[in-house]
Amino acid sequence: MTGGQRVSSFLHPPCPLAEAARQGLRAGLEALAPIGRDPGTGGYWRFSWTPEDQRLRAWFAARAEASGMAHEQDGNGNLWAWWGDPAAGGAIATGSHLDSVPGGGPYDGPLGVVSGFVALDLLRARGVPPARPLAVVAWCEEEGGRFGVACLGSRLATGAIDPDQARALTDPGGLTLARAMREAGADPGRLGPDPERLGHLAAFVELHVEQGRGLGQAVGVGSAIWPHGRWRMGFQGTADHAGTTRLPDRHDPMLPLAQVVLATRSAAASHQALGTVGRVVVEPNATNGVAGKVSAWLDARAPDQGRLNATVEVIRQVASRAAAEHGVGLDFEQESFTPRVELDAGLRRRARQVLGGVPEVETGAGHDAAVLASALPTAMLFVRNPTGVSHSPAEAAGEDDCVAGVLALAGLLEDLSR
Ligand code: HGY
Ligand code: MN
Ligand code: MN
Repeated sequence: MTGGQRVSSFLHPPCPLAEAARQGLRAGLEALAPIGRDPGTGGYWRFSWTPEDQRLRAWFAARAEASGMAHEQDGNGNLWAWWGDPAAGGAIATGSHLDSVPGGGPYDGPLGVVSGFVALDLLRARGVPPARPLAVVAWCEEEGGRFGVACLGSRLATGAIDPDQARALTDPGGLTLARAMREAGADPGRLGPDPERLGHLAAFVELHVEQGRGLGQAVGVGSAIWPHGRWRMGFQGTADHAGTTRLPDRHDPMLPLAQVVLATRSAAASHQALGTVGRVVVEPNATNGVAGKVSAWLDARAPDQGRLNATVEVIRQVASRAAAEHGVGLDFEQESFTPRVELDAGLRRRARQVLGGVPEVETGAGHDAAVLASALPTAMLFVRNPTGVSHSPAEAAGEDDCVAGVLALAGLLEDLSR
């Protein structure tokens, strides 16, 4: 063992609990598999405060009860399952999210929640009651797939977004978050900072499927999360007849959009950043009509703030020039932003000691662990994704690697709960 290493017995193959881990993972992922799944594409459509979300919440409650854990839904819609009395403080929480992007994959989020429950079951099977309370958490609307703000539940809990602003967020159909919550039987008046629950926590550890191709072995430890944000670009032109409106007379918002999409790619490439326009709403979206309005969303990320700012600024300037060139109005508004987060150095060290020589992974993917880092020490474990593809039905994770992830999580939680 290298200096300071105390590799967990969970990591000493063959771990007698590995089969229990495998069965627990299978049971959890299979129970979730049909919820919100498009039978045609295999993609997942799981958005907060929808019927699919209600089924996910019901699964979480039943899963907690199956493990003899008390469970609750906080005012922000986040789900908590407790082993031990939270009021004792110093709790170690693990978990992730259950919602998906439109057409998402089966592991992004759920793997962390299922693995959290299974890891605690393994500790319980050891018969050693933890010296601290332990919790499994499912954060609400992590993807922002319905209301547009990523990590909404953890941002609300940490006070990173104003509750009134959140209540007014609308989904693509124009329904506000407040209305959607009420229709789902939740009280939007309870949205807001949750210092009491976060005050119970000493650390949060999130296990997540890798969303890239950087992990050369089953499990890795997160080191940092890139700064990233989302900007809404609104191009206001003039709807008109496709067959009678002369080209010089048009104010066509599709043209500045086209220029911005290409500029997004070139600006990102020249700043070693990532820029994506993956969502566009065209109004009125008629085949034989010049568009009236185009809304498009920019997702931009970079290893550091300077490169991110420079990338977005280039794109903003192109949008402004192109809109003016075509007599189109422009509004360019930041919808959410997360600064670069270095995950907790002490937790990373503990993870490396407990897990042995696992690689560290920096990621451009956003996670609740990054948002929560403003309130408490957080860590991430990543499980290899052989395809590297995510936010797609092609997202994958081998069962052996997922078992290794659960054993690693159990080992780390056991170490932290001492
Ligand atoms: O967008 C992200 O990086 C994350 O999946 N919410
Ligand atoms: Mn995701
Ligand atoms: Mn995720």
